[in-house]
Amino acid sequence: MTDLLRVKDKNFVVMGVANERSLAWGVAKSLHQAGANLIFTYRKERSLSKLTKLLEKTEIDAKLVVECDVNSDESIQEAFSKIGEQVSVIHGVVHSIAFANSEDLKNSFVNTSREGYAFAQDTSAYSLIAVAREAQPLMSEGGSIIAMSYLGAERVVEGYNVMGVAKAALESTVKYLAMDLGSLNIRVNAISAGAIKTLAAKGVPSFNEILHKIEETAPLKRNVTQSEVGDMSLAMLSDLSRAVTGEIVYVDSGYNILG
Ligand code: 1JT
Repeated sequence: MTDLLRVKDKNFVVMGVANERSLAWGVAKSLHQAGANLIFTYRKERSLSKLTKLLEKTEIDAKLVVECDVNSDESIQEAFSKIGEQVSVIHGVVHSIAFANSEDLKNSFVNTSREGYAFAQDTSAYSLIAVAREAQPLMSEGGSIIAMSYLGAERVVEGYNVMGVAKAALESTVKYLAMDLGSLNIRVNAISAGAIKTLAAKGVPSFNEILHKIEETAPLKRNVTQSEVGDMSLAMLSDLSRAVTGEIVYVDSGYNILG
C-alpha cells in the first residue's frame, strides 16, 4: 500500500502515559502500528513502572524513556535536551497531560481557590507552550504537535469546573502556537475527545451518567474508544493532515454538535 501517513521511522514524543487506559497510550499504539519511533516522557515513578510493563507486554521498543515534570521549565529543558542527544530530529509531540486538585473538581466552581486555578492552568495549559518551545529546535524538518482537550472547554459540563477553564486556555494556546510556529511548518492542533473511562475520569461521580447520555443522544449512539482517539491523533500527526493547523478536532461520536 502507498504510505500516505509518512510517519514510518520518524520520531514522536509521547507525554502522559499513566496506565493502559491513558489516551496517550492509545496514540502510542496507533503510532507504533504505523511504524513510528516512540520516545516517552513520564512524571511519577508509578507511571514509569506502568509504562515499562506496557512496553514489555506489547513488545514496543521505545527509543527513549525520559523523566519530565511539566510544572518545571528546567525539567522540560533537560528532557528535550536528552531527546535531542538521542535522535537529533523529532517529527511530532503528543501532549496528553492535565491535572487539577480533586477539591476543585468536587466543590462548587465559585469556591475554586487562586492556587488551584493557577495549578490547573500551569499543568494543563501553560505546559504546552513550554513543551512547544523546547520541541521547536528539534523539529527542523517541520512537525506536528497535538494536545488533548474536552468539550468542557467550551460548554458547561457539570463538575468539570476548573479543568474546563484550563482546557479553554489550552485550546486558545493551540491556536496562538499554530500561528507562531506555522512558518516553520510546525502544526499545532487539539483533539477534543469524548468521555472515556481513564484514570482521570476515576472518582467523577457523574461519569457513568455522562457515558449513558452520549449513548442515547450522540449522532453515532455510542461512546468512543481509546483506539479511535489514537487513530485520529495519528492522522493529525501524519502527512494526511499536512494543511491542518490551529484546529480543534472532535472525536466524540458527534456529541458536540447537539444543541
Ligand atoms: C483531568 C481530570 C482532566 C479528568 C478529566 C480531564 N479531562 C477529562 N477528564 C474526565 C472528566 C472529568 C470530569 C468530568 C468529565 C470528564 C481529573 C484530574 C485532573 C485532570 O466532569 C463532568 C470531572
